[in-house]
Amino acid sequence: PVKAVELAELLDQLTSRGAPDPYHILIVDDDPDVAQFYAMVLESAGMTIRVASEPERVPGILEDFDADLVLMDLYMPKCSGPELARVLRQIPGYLGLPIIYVSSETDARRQFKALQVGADGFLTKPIEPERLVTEVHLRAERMRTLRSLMIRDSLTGLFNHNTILQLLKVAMASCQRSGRLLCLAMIDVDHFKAVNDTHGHPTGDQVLMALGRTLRLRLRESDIVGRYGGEEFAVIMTGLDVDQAKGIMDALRESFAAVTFMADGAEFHCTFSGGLAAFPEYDDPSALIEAADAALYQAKRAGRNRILI
Ligand code: GH3
Ligand code: MG
Ligand code: MG
Ligand code: MG
Repeated sequence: PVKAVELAELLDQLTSRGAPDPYHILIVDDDPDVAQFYAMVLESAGMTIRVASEPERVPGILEDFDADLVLMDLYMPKCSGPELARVLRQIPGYLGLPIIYVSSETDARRQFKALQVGADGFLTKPIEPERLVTEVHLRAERMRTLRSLMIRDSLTGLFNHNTILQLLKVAMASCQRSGRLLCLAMIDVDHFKAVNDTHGHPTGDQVLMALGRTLRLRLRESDIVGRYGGEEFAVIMTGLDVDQAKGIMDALRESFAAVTFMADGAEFHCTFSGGLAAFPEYDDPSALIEAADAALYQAKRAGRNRILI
């Protein structure tokens, strides 16, 4: 599901530019006094808190509160902590969400059973405020690190396939609201199989990294670049028409073609082809991708090393 977030906001989150986003902690406890106490402690440590006193409302709350961690009571009247944890673990997006129980339960067997459903830790009451802050901070920090690894492609450092698709959806929705234009370029390295076959896979990887660098360095800050697949990359450009986008992509194509690679003591060069399509002419993400892909295919057929619309 795509949330109605602003593109700039999402990009800030994904690239950790702008002010660091405070950790978002969801506290689930049927006792409002207990929940308020934890909330106060964590808020004074700079975290953003949401309290849920009814566990059955947690899945709904998590849809718009992007939690880094859930702090959960063990015994609640309508639904126990472990029951809720089990439900959350069945939702794909919350598989990695840290769930920590806070309870006065000291029986090791009961604690173990509660953890077995897929929770991450158990804090036994009474818990010192400093300890609560430390435990929550460390786990939320680790969650953020894992998330940042999950959004990027490890070879090029660009956004990965899933992230670029999510960004395209959000960018198109945002342009729909603001009336801005949007262009998508799909680019694909020419005869890349021959690079691998001639110079080896590691050299092929060097070419992909160099292309990633060229794209990142030469594009505007507002342009979004991702590795769509093997040697295929996607560029989302907003606020310009398709002819302007073609100008940018042609300049990129020329600067990449000018990069000299070295392998086995010999120099070689690489090129890429690109296909462009524009929103609102294509007003749905898959139609836009399909149109850009079709233009890319034409660019290949027409002899490669060119950008077609
Ligand atoms: P065309 O000009 O028509 O695009 O030809 P091509 O050889 O580039 O296209 P093809 O689809 O035949 O080959 C793509 C190759 O890219 C095959 C695959 O092994 C290679 N490849 C995909 N991902 C990677 C990667 O991460 N590293 C390296 N070195 N090669 C990769
Ligand atoms: Mg309780
Ligand atoms: Mg390809
Ligand atoms: Mg190719």
